[in-house]
Amino acid sequence: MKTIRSNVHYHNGNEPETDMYSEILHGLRQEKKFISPKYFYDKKGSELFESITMLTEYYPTRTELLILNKFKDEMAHAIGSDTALVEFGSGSSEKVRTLLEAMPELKEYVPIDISKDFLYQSARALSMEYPHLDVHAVSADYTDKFEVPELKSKRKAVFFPGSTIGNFEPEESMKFLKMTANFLRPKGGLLIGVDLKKDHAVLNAAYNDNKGITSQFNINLLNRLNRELLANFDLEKFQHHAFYHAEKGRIEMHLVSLINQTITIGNEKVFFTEGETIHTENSYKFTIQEFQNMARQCGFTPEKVWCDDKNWFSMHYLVV
Ligand code: AVI
Repeated sequence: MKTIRSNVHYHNGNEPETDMYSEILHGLRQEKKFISPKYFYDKKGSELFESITMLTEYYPTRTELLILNKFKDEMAHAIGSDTALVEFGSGSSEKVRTLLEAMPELKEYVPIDISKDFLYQSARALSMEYPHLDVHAVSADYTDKFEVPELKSKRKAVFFPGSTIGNFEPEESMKFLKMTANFLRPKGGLLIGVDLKKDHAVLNAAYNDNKGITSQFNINLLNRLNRELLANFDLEKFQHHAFYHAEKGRIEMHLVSLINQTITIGNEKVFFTEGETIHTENSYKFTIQEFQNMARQCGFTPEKVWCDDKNWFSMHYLVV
């Protein structure tokens, strides 16, 4: 019988330990109510986000792909050979395919994602398309301490597209960058997508699309709480509200209560006055200088930055 040698390997990087119920209640008990944006991404939320990325108004995904396609050879050159490519929050591993085209000699790819089933399925598909590549799928929360298997390549490069860093608070971004710099030492690099500051009208439109998909994405969070935490939010009694806060340099997303109302979540009650909001997401926008300065403070040296013609989005290569 022929022995089958698989080029996909599965690893547990860490066990994400969050108690959703107490975390959500803690946020809703604050004077300014908030819920972490990580809770957007149940199955429906992930599908809605996928639809957002295809909207005319939502330029980041499309623009980043344009940059990746245009400069993939330069990026591959910057990353260099004998480097293992590690992707944080790899999802369906779609964007990395562009990069892989330009790196035919790459030996190891390490997708890391919190959503285990989806990760394993995507890793299997990718390993079949790239039989020469060893794919080490690691299920882990990459913002926390995690383990990766021993790799054969001389150094590591992290790929972190999508401007996901924009959804972190400034102190979280710093912590994340410092952890990533440590992970990459010695001699690694970080290829990261960062959304840029621009005309406020463009930013506002990107989070207030005509079809109302971003609104559905925001409201779906309440649906998730109803289902998973036995809450009783009336989805008609909350409204999506997103705007660019120029001083803070971020898009803020909120859910506005349209009336005075008391919501039950499990055994607990939470009161909302009319007009009160749940702050559900921040999406920070940077100038190239601002981002590079932050990266420098965290131990990186900016090496190269690529942008689209309008300077709407940037991809940075930073080394340790
Ligand atoms: C995932 N993240 C980078 C998106 C963003 O633009 O901040 C999430 C999103 N929220 C509303 N639309 C898209």
